[in-house]
Amino acid sequence: MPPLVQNSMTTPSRRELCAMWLLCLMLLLWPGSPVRAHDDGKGPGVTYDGRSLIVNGKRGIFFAGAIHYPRSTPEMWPGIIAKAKQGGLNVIQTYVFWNIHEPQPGQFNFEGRYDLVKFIKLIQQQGMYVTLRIGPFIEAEWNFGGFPFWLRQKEKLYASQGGPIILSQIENEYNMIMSTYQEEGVKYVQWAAKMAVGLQTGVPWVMCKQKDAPDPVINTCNGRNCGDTFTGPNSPTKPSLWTENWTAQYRVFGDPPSQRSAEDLAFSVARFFAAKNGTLATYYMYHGGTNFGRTSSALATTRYYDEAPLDEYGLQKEPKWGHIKDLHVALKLCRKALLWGAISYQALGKDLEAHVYEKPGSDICVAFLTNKDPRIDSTVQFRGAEYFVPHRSISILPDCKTVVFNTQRVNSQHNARTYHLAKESNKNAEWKMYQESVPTMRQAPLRATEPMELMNLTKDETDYLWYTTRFNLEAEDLPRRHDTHPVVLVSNLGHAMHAFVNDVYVGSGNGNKMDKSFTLAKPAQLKAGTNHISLLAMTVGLPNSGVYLERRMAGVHTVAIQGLNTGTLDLSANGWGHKVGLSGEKNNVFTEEGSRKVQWSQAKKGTPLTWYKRYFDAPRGDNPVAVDMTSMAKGMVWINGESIGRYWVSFLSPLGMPTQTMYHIPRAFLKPKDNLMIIFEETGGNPEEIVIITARRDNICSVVADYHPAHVKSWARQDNQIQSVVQDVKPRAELQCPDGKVISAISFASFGNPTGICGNLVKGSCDASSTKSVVEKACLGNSSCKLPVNYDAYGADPACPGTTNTLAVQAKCTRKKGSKA
Ligand SMILES: *[C@@H]1O[C@H](CO)[C@@H](O)[C@H](O)[C@H]1NC(C)=O
Ligand SMILES: *[C@@H]1O[C@H](CO)[C@@H](O)[C@H](O)[C@H]1NC(C)=O
Ligand SMILES: *[C@@H]1O[C@H](CO)[C@@H](O)[C@H](O)[C@H]1NC(C)=O
Ligand SMILES: CC(=O)N[C@H]1CO[C@H](CO)[C@@H](O)[C@@H]1O
Repeated sequence: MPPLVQNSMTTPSRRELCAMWLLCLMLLLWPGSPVRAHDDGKGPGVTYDGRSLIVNGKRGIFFAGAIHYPRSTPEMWPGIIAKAKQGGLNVIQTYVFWNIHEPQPGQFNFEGRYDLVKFIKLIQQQGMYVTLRIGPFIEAEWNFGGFPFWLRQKEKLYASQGGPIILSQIENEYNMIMSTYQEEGVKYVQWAAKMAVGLQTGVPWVMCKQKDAPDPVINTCNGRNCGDTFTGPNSPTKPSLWTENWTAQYRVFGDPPSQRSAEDLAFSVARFFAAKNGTLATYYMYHGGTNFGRTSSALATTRYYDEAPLDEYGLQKEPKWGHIKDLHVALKLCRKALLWGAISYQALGKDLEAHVYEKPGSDICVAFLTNKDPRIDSTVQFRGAEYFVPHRSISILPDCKTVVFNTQRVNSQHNARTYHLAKESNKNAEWKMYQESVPTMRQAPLRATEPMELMNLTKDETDYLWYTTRFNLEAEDLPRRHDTHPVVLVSNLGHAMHAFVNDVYVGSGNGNKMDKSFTLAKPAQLKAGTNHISLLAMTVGLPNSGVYLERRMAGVHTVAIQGLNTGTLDLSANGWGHKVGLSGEKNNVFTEEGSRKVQWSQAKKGTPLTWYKRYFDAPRGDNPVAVDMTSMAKGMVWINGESIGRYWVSFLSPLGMPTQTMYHIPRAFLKPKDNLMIIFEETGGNPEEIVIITARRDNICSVVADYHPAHVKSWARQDNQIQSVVQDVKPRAELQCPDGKVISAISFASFGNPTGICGNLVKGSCDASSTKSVVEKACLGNSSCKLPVNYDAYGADPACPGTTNTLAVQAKCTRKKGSKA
């Protein structure tokens, strides 16, 4: 698609930009005349009331998962969406990333990973809905143009037109920064709401974390625990929606691993439905994916929310994926009562409570039994029966009698991710290198008395800005003793920097999540005569949140030399040269064509500012591919000209470990043979030890105890739907191989009182000897198998002292011989 550049170079205000962008987006997604929302909730389109959203005339409860299309490839989208659907979701939520769609004023890009329309249509094809979050503010300096482009791509994508979009969001957590802008902030929210509603898309608008969202825009909750913290919609006519539920913490370089357990996540979602009249909950993220290229924000890691239910590679992370899937099954059974029942609350003891949704005069009744105590398990009395409720958990009773799910009881399988050397990709690794030169003032034409602000010069087109200055020293300025060196002292506003003195690398510094600024102090060999200081400063992603983004600063601030005989030499106003970007970037050496423009030589290890290059064949099969960068320090990797993102292995977490060593190479970036890998290493590493690997989750495991309390046998009503689910939730172990693989080995199986954790299970004093053969019979050669959890099935002795009636199975999955890949 040829870029369309408009000539008018005026700079519209923030409001105008937003309005223009929104209008354009509307034209893309939704052509033709405005659609009237059907206030009676019966026609096509989406309305709402205090209870729920009403989509095409029908009430519903919604489970949404955030999946961002630019963070995976179009080849991955169908599989990821299918796994979301299988996991019980009926809605996919995404942002619309203005900055990638309009990288330059008036130049639009909706191709490849940025093909929003294709992404939405794929979701529609799988019968799911979309909630769209538009209007994130990026760079306010952008000019605008290009209407005609949008007009060419009309699609009917709103629910009011038969499309899948059921909600749109305007702005994002603006409340957090609103007060800084005082009345202007309040006016802006009013204006944005009016403008959005005025577009008449026929589906509701939401503002997240915006307590005062003007009618009819719905204020929604974002956070970890909306089931406890949300104060509710700002009007009884608006439903209770949770637009962002954090499945883990997103990570920045320097962070230790973060986790949010499946149990905790399930608790918070169940609580939102139990205690906050919830009808839509959103997992943020359901699939995080990869921040390719330079798309991550300040210091954020290249992999994004790898701890989500689908990991960076799109593989199910268990038990998180399976446990919330089971939760969705249970909550869907509660649909009628949740949507038409009246809510009541009953205290059952300290930290023990029941929330009941009941329709009087019918048998529609749902109960949520909650134990809020973080440590103590309890037994509660509810409507004449006893229920065991483990600590910090919620039991769901879709008929007010039968527990079909408890958030603390994980019945779904576990798995572990393993990495495997791809031999065919690592043979004959022949590395070449090309060194970036360190510029002196002569090669840095942009002059100023003091060091200039970095982002103002790099303009988000490169991470890097060179700062360089020169100064003279007399022999008598220098310390006489040879073992003492003067120290170069640089204060930098962020994020990282490598220092060179007289062409020699002297060291690096960097900020962190709490404080992006830092000071570098390194001894350096200075000489009588002219000395050169060259500082390669950089951002690692631009800031993305908070107030006054446009006033943020980065780069070198002050520079001094300490420890001279004459004292400290302040170089801050010494006259500075600046050079934007690397020469390798200018030459596009990361592409096949660009790499021919420079001279490559035999690779050496440990040299700073080095471009490395090699070719490799794709790993066989279809397992996801990654590159292990443990032997390198900091830089970026390109595969066949596409950047797979920044790597930063030398930034250790407080645990002494790199935050990320494995970097995803999407299969779509690879051809079968001779893939070009280019690396820019900033401070020095060993390319010989870089290896191409595949990622798998083929070791699966299940540990389930027969905990079923006696009362379950006594449930009375014969509701067929519940009946079948109760069959389903009877303690049972279920093993399921990923991506059509089959179970090829049972490495552990025991019924009795096995102990240990998945990957390291041990038999206990009770162990039914036929367990393994029973399990093998049911599972081997199958892609999934369901195993009963009771002593009969394995011929176990119920009287065995110490038995916990637990089944533990560990299995291995492999691709079936002769099948695809
Ligand atoms: C839930 O609904 C009840 C009854 O309509 C109402 O009293 C309560 O405020 C609602 N809670 C929230 C968080 O919306
Ligand atoms: C960025 O550049 C503009 C125009 O050159 C200038 O007015 C502004 O002060 C600069 N900002 C910073 C933080 O240096
Ligand atoms: C595979 O699964 C099916 C259905 O769950 C089961 O009937 C069968 O015994 C299992 N084993 C094999 C080897 O097919
Ligand atoms: C704690 C957390 O993960 N917060 C994230 C919530 O989502 C927004 C994106 O909308 C991120 O910017 C926050 O960092």
